[in-house]
Amino acid sequence: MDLKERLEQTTRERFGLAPDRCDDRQLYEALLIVTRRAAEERPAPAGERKLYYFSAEFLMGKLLDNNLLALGLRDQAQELLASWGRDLNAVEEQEPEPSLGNGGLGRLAACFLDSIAALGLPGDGVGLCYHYGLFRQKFVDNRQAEFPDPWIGEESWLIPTETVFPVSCGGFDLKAKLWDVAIPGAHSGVANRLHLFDVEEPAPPPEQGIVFDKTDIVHHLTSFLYPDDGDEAGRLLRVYQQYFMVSAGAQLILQELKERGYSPAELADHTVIQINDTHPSMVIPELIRLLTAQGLTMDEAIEQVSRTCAYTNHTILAEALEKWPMAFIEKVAPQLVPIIRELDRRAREVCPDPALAILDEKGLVHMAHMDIHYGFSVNGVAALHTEILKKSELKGFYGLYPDRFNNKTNGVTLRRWLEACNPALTRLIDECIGGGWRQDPGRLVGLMDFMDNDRVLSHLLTVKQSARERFCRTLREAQGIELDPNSIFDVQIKRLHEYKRQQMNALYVIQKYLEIREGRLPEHSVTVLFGAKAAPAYVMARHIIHLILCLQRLIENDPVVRPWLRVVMLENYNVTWAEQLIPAADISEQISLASKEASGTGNMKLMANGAVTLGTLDGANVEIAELVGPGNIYTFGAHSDRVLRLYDDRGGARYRSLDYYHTPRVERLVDFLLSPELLELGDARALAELWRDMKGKDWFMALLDVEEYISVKDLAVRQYGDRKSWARKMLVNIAKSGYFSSDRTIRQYNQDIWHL
Ligand code: 26V
Repeated sequence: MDLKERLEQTTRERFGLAPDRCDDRQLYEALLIVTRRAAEERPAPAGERKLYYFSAEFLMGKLLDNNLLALGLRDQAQELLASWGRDLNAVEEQEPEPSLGNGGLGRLAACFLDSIAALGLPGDGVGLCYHYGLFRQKFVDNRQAEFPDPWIGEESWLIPTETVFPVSCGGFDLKAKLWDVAIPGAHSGVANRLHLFDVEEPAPPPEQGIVFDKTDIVHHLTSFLYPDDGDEAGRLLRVYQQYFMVSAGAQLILQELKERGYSPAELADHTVIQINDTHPSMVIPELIRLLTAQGLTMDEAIEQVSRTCAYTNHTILAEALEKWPMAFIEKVAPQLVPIIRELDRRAREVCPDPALAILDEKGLVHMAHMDIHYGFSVNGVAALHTEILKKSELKGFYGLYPDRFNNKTNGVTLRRWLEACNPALTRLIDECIGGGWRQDPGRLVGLMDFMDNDRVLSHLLTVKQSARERFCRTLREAQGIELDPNSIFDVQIKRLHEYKRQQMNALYVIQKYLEIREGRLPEHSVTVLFGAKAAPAYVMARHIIHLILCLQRLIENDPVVRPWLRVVMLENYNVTWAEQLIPAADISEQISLASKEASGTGNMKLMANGAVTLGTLDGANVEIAELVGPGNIYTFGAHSDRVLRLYDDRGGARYRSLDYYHTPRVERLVDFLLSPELLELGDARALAELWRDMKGKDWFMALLDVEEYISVKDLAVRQYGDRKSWARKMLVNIAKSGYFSSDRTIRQYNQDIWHL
């Protein structure tokens, strides 16, 4: 394809200008149009079986750079723009980031689509076309405020289609209109699709923040991802969203099955559905319903669907395991009620234990239970997580169906999370080991041969230094904050949740603040960077953001502490921020309470960019620790088996936060929340509520681990001073990150589950 010709033609047609006369906005639009068409024109991968990856979230990030790279056009585009005196990066900044996801689960889905296409496998995504995303985060008075985050302009990555499916919701009918995003595979010459369903007449953005009429299903169904479920209308809206997504998706599957020349009775031979957490679980009864409507018996339909569906679990947090009242389903999709009752009846025949039933005595439908009884595969997302599922959370199911359980340790696409976001490091890697790691990321271990190469080690430090400097420039422009690029960049970027323990990191900040005020200076200046959104209804998470912002302000105003310690919370943390910050990170904070973080994927991205992990033995951190060895990671904290015992009511060993609060050092840190200097900046009620919770409840045991956390972090800061030895740690981390390529993960899914 002649990129130059196509761009010239596009800018002339749309703006009546030659490309070199266009502004960045116009150039972006022209590149978008040309790239979108090039992706769209690619053939779909061939195959007898096709995967549909169902997910409520696809956190795609900006797509221009990624797609240029996948289409093999990136260098050409860069040169072309340069010849017009323009900068591709500046043009790429024009792209709005779609916020169609919340965190790791949604970003994993995006990495998977990238790898599926790169491996040339036939697999499409199925989700919803949210217009205003999760929300755009702003900080007002040291608090999070939420606003709509629109991303669909006149031109976007969405490709319109003619496809519309009817979706019948108790009492009224909806139409699901299909939009596609083309997903070109790197080096594979093919493209898959992300299918996003939308309502016919989507509502304009709400006038006040993210508050809208949650009963106006017809217009608002696709407004926001995870609308506030604080009231019944909100919870019902989530069920409407889920049913709308799976009903349209199931119809699409059956339509394509027919087009491919197969009968409904052959569904399982030619289709596999991966259910990403429980949000899409209603696809099981919906497909059964549609198959029986096409003439299959109930037995046949259940058999086909059970051989088609596979379920991935992404969390053991009880509050995140979905259970919907049957009364909600009666209201949203009454046609599913008899089917779910029948599925429950049959499951009870196989296993009479009420704990494993689909429908419980309170009338709640346990979505995960339905997935496990009527799917052929159940997987966790890291080795430890899968073991915990088998041994504790899903123990009964594991006893019943041991062969269904399998582990698929998460991965990330190194095309976005190394090649695209860190060109300087990529060049250094290429110089050392050549480019073969792109095809086979395992070859990154070749970097181990350079452990004693002083030139490479010092080059690595320079690359990191430049990345920190670059990040400082970006932050200055975005938030007007000036940072010291020679400081240690200590980075915690993830959803805000008590189990992830951002509050424990805040206690570290308090400890350092107090020490510096007392004249005890650290060995090196530290900059603690946070990026996180809190679910709007999650009060404690909002309080933690408030605490961090107050600490940020406190230190900002303190000329004594400022040179040694800084705290920054990035506003509206998203994929784009992550791409800028990860290359600059020195320490990767992965400090969840052991057993609670199913895997983590930020840990993998940070490692691949030469950050050293400071973490608990949780999720994929366990596998990182095994790969890099004890000298190249800082671990601390209670182990998962102990934590699980501390939650156990029997034996009197239950965790009591007060026991840990009443030690001199810890008490002082927690009580700082109520100190005059903090109360002067913050909201007394919020700080007091957080203080009371930390002291008297501390459900995720920050006080259990905080002392060891602080001393291990001190050790890391000290050892950072030995630059050569730190550079070695960085190199080992990069070298061992190949295992965490999502290409590896997808090969395993394909080998063990999908058989495409
Ligand atoms: C979601 C929500 C959303 C509303 C607020 C409360 C809440 C609590 C938990 C969740 C978890 C949803 C599932 C999820 O995102 N799991 C993440 O999946 C990643 C990909 O497998 C994994 O790396 C993370 O460890 C896991 O937390």
